[in-house]
Amino acid sequence: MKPIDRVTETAEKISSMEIRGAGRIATAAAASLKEYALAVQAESFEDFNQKTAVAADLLLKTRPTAVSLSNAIRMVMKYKADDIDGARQAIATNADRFIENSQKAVEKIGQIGSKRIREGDTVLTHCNSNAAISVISAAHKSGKNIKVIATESRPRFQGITTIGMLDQMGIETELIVDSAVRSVMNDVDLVVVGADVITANGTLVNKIGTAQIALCAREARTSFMVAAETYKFSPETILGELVTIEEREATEVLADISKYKHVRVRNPAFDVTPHQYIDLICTEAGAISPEMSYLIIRERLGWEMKVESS
Ligand code: RUB
Repeated sequence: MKPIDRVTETAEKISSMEIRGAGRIATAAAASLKEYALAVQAESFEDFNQKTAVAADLLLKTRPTAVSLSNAIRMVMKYKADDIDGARQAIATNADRFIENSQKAVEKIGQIGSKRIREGDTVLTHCNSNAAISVISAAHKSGKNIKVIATESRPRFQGITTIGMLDQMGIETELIVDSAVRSVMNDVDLVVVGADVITANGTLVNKIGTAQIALCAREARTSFMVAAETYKFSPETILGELVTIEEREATEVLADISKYKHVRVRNPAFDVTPHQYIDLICTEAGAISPEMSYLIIRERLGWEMKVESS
């Protein structure tokens, strides 16, 4: 298989959601770029730079919402080198560093976030987020007796992956349909979800249904926490960019729509939760209020450099 075909293969796995979740797609993209950079044949340095840029673009286009992809690709592709070999090594080193930091971040988020879970708490989670599960798992490992309520997360049922992971850890879990969230919210002490994107003003973009859960939590006075690595924050939003919400195939919702004449299925994959509904964002750099998102973007993602160079 040609090196570019391997990148296409990874890109297809990300588009089809065989590889999914903002963190996992970012690390898969970083690993794919490393593999490509080490294997691709190039006639000149310019040719190498051009080819790697094409590969990066292939990966970038797979899931339009996840800023983790563009941040990962930017971090991996940020290199200074004089020749092809230097560039290959720099990309490989950057990718390794990104993947390692990403793993450490999830662990650290677990340690920090788990302090917000008390003995006997019931935690509600939505979709399947590594970062959110890290918080829950760290609380469980520290000996706290907790219970989890997990939503199905239609239409792709990522909640089934979540209950499988929690079951393996020996955590008592209840599965509910998405529309049962309000019915159970009075029994919930803390909602913990992951993030696809956090904007400069602390707005959260996450799996469709998250915004409704946040609203329910606010009404029931239940705390709402987001668990997110700092590369889930979007530097572009500082420049006024809007987050694109991915619309997926209608068939994910309704297998056969052909018998209806006047029906259209809408399938937005993510929604927007205003920062007012978020009590805490737990990152590897610490637990912050949504209002501090700008600082994360400036200090961890080097936004100021971006402005100087634009
Ligand atoms: C997954 C999703 C997750 C975030 C965070 O959506 O919305 O909550 O990506 O996950 P999809 P993680 O299944 O459409 O990719 O914490 O694992 O990065």
